[in-house]
Amino acid sequence: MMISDKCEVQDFLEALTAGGITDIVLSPGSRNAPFSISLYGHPAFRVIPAADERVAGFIALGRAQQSGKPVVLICTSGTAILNYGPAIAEAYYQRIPMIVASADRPPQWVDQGEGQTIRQSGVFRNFTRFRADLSVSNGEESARMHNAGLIRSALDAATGPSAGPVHLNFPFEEPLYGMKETYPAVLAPRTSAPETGALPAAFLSELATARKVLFLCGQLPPQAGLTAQLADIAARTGAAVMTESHSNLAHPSFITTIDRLITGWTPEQKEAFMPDMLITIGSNIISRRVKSWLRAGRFAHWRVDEAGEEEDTYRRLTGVIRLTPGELLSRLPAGSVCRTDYDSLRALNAAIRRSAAGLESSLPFSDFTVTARVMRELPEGWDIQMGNSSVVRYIQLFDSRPDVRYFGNRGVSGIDGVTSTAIGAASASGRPTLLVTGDIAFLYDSNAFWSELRPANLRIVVIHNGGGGIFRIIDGPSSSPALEAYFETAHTRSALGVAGMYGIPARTCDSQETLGEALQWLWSREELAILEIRTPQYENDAVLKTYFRTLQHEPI
Ligand SMILES: Cc1ncc(C[n+]2csc(CCOP(=O)(O)OP(=O)(O)O)c2C)c(N)n1
Repeated sequence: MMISDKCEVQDFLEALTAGGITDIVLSPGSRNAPFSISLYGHPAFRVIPAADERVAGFIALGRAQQSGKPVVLICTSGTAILNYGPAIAEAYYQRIPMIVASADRPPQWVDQGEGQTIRQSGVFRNFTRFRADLSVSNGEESARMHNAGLIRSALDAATGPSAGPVHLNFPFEEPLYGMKETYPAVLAPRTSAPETGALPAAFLSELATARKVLFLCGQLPPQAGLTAQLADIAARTGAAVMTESHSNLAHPSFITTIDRLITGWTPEQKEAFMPDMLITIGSNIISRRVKSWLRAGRFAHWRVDEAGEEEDTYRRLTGVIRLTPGELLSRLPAGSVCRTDYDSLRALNAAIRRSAAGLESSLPFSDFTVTARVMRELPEGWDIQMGNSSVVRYIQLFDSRPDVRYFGNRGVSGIDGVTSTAIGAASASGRPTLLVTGDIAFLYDSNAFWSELRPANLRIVVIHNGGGGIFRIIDGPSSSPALEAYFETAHTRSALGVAGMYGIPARTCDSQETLGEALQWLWSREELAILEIRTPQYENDAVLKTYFRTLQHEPI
């Protein structure tokens, strides 16, 4: 088969094939031509072209989120690579594997007045698990072996317990378009065994004596069996389990609506419910309130993290257990776990759930009621991609649905690639998927539709509240005279304009009465479609405040 005469391209592509990596998102340019000409018609890869590298980065992120396998990003030299930045940072903090292969000029031409040339070397050093500059080997064997070793190290670093993005910078000399028959492989194949850890004795003895054990779960990919394991531990021990929507752990005995439960707690309740042992699983907790509550407490905090990273969110880290959550739960010896007492917390949660259900239907049309209805009427078994900003916070106010898989860019919570991620994810999973996003995030990432991907299984709800509605519901900005101009960036543009540009079916709706029919329209489409729901910009925050205030005053 014919391939670029730059042997690093072949060595890279062969390493990908050996690692079972097939997905490549490629952006156009000439310095990366050795990749483009090698990949065109290559039977081993699914290549998605995307002109906008920021979009490419998030499409790759969405696809890797769904497949669990690294997705490759290939771009030309210059500013192209900088546009991967947001997706790379997000992938780093969510531990999503990605492999960036950037083309570059040879190092002697950097900073020498060459066009489209910047200092690419290690440009993502803060957000990559591995980074290296290959050298120009011109096929010389020792240089080629060194390059192949760097490629192998990069692929190793992208996967495993500390999965994440890696960056390989490929300097290419001209001419760039030469092709030749494939070379013999340079490195022999290799396999390695994964490491695992054991349960620390201190953890077991604390567990045996603790009175209130709280499992707090952050962002986790959906994993079969973990919900049942946790529910079983909770039932046997009385431990409380708090989860978030993106934990993908929904069970009637879990507290899946942390903010709804703890907003408005008195100092006595905060004290009474404080755990003496906190076990955390997953990262990127959405609820600010739970973080500030726990930061005021004193307890042993054990974090369960296969990669062993010492993330000390509550400033109390006792230790890290280097196991997957499933391994930890299956190794807990039944006899050594004491009966802990969180019955009153569970009872309070159940009471608040009942009063919230009555209250929801009495509130006026707003971001809150729209989210309630979308989450209630979302058909069985869909995936949901949660936009950042207030969207993800509103979704957290409703009990997590066990039939729904929840995803979101919560690694660093950027609004810049929400739609591209959803497109990438839906195109990779093939599952019916709903993206719920805000109007600003939607407009920000409108280039998302500018690739060949148009997943027919994706529907989009844009909650259009006239700008960044989040800034009306958080304390500082909402009392500033700059609220509308500098925080909310209020506007009158419509998602329908973007839909029209790309020929995507779209509708708008602005009342409780028309919402039901509009949602039916959305679910029943058989192609990518957008529903823009216009909510009252100046009333949303008041509705949310009424909700919380009324909940607190309900007799429970
Ligand atoms: C790349 C990026 N820039 C800025 C922000 C800060 N930010 C957070 S939310 C938000 C407004 C989002 O508005 P919208 O998408 O309409 O959602 P809403 O607030 O109405 O829920 C901004 C600008 C961010 N998270 N990411």
